[in-house]
Amino acid sequence: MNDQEKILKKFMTGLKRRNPGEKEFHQAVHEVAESVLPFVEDNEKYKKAQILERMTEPDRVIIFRVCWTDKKGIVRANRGYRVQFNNAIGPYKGGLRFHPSVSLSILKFLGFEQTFKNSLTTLPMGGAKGGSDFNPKGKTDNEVMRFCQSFMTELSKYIGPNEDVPAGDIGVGAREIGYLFGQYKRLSDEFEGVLTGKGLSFGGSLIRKEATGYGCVYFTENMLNHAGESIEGKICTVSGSGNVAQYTVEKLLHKGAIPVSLSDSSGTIYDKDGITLEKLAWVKDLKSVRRGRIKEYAEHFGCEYFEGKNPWGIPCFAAFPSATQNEIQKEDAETLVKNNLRAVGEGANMPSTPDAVEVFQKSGVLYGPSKAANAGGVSVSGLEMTQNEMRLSWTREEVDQKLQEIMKKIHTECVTWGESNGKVDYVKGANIGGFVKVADSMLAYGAV
Ligand code: NDP
Ligand code: 2IT
Repeated sequence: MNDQEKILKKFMTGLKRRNPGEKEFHQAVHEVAESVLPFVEDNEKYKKAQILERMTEPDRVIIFRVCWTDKKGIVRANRGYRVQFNNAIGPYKGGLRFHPSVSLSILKFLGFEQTFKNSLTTLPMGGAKGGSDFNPKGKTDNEVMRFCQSFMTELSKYIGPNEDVPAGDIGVGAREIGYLFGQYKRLSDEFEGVLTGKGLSFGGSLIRKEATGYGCVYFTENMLNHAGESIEGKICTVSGSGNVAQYTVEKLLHKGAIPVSLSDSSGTIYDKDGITLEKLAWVKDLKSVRRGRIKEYAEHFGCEYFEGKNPWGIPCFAAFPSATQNEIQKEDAETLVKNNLRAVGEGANMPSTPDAVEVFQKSGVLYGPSKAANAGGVSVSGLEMTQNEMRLSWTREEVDQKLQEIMKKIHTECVTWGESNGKVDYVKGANIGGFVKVADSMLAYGAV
């Protein structure tokens, strides 16, 4: 074991002792510490002030009971969370996830990642994440509304437009944000930009719903252009079929690429002829209005469906994991590389396991890690906050232009910190790039 490895091991041993059993949180911190610790070792000021140790401890964690009544009149109890990770560079900012798998470990990993991601956007936003183990699947609109109202009744005590501004994530889309905002407004009697991803009639921003998927394709295109290549005419696979997946497919089509897959937790559709804008419109209705399963696409359009499988067995030039954490395992990465994969744009948060990332990086694949590649969503959330404060709205073109500029700046930041011998290590670039601004602010504040 060399000195670097010893330092990393010691750091991780302490972190695991303080946060027992939180395996997703350990994974996210390990990935950051691997590239940031050597940088800290070379920069006495960060080392002396124990900045990384402090950045891995959330500012606070709020956990609460959420009671609501289901359609049969039975009282149900779920658990609600808000992890306010770090507000060194701006108000806490990050999504809410409603999914039965939600745990403290998952929300801590997401809040930690969010701190770095938000720093990379160049906008003044700190990092947070929240949510609940509530499962919106199969619930009626009224059940979802009652849950959201109960959840917000407690959450409203801890958030505010200059304090903490939540948004959507898995299981929290336009419908849930509407109910949550309505309840906050009712409780506070204030109309203020306390959530982002709002409807366009009540303070939402154009391009917010498109932003994560669009931004991920812009970032991937930046990586390819930097290497003298392009995405036009190339076969692409996409996982998931929710917000991020849908708008990734849409932007790929604008760019002349050929998206061939979508998935959900039941299976994957493989449309060899390519998903078109017309087919995508059908998917949007299926997922956001009828709330059906992706299998129906295969039945409707007559293409292949792989029950219980992910899309990574399908040969492609670029892969866009857009469902959830750890959805690309080592074997999946090996299959993708064997099939001549060139680039990965991570729409989901931490979708590749550490050994899958190693496979990508060793084989020279252009690998865009989530905190850089999917930062478009929170970037336009930041722009929504700006528009709310100014009390005016920018056009689609204005917001999209700003989104493209931000994704370009994030790419440049990754190259600045990650390039050596003509190759860019985007993991190192994103981690150090995201770290510096937060670390310098924390240094300025002294021991707080
Ligand atoms: P949605 O709820 O709109 O869609 C989630 C999609 O992922 C669904 O197709 C869902 O399938 C699938 N999925 C969820 N969990 C699993 C699982 N355990 N196994 C297999 N498939 C799963 O969420 P989003 O599109 O908003 O989020 C997708 C990813 O993108 C998440 O990792 C999120 O953190 C990340 N992200 C989202 C941003 C945003 O602005 N919304 C911004 C940045 C990142 P099913 O319906 O069967 O559950
Ligand atoms: O993971 C993410 O960046 C999001 N879910 C979006 C957060 C936000 O505040 O827009």
